[in-house]
Amino acid sequence: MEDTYLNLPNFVPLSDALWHLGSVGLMVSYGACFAFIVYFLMTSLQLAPRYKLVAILSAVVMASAGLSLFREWSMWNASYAWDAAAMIWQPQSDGQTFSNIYRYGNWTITVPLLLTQLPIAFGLARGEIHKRAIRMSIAGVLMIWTGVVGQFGEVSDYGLLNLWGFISTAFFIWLLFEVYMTIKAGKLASPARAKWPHNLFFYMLLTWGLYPIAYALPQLGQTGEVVVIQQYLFTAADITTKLIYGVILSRYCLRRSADEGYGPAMAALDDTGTLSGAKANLT
Ligand code: RET
Repeated sequence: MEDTYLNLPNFVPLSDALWHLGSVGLMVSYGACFAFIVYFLMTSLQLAPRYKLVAILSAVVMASAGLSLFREWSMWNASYAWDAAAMIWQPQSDGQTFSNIYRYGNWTITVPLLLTQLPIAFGLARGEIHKRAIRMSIAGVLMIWTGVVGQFGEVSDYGLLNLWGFISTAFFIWLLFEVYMTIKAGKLASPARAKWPHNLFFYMLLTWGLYPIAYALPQLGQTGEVVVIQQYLFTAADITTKLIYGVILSRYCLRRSADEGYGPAMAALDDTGTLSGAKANLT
């Protein structure tokens, strides 16, 4: 046995439709991540120097997540075999097994990066960026690794799953507090654009909140539907917390760059076709 075993997909046979849905969902996630590396690298060219890192970090997140999701997709394909007699996909108990744990490994890299993007995008002072990024990253990593312990219980030990899920949630609440404080500082630093950070907090609450739901889902029953819905919740969370979040932040930075008189950003936002960019949209 090559991989961790105690994840639900290794115990539940899947119909042909469910197996393919699972495989497609994972493929779409890594495909989108790899494609958006190009988007973020090109976008960075339009941002003022102090915001460029925001788009570059998004490209790094996309590469890291893409690799890890490619691994999940490969495992999914190798972990099941088609049983022609029963017309069903059977989990392979003696070969490759499926595991969600590589996701947690990946978040250990991506969560600190995603959180560090915030104070940079808000244009906070360097010392503030360091202090806030470190505090948010510590809370984030503790949240993830307590979750790693708990996810081993998703098949046969709901006590373990819920105990560590609870401890992880305490770190999540601390993390949300730190994010809230960073967003508050961001609003103060740029009152003309305060609406973006304000809305971003609720967006993060909603999209980061999908992960604990996916974590807890196996308790609803050991069925093929639960297996596949869990993967789709992870996919929805992956696309919204990394890719769409990156697009939102880089569009915000583009507007700030234009507000601050950076030519390429003013030209990118210029809708008069004259490249004057003089009326960078301040709404
Ligand atoms: C866990 C364990 C159960 C309790 C909670 C969790 C929260 C996980 C979150 C993960 C966010 C990941 C991101 C990854 C981006 O690449 C660990 C599932 C609260 C919020 C944003």
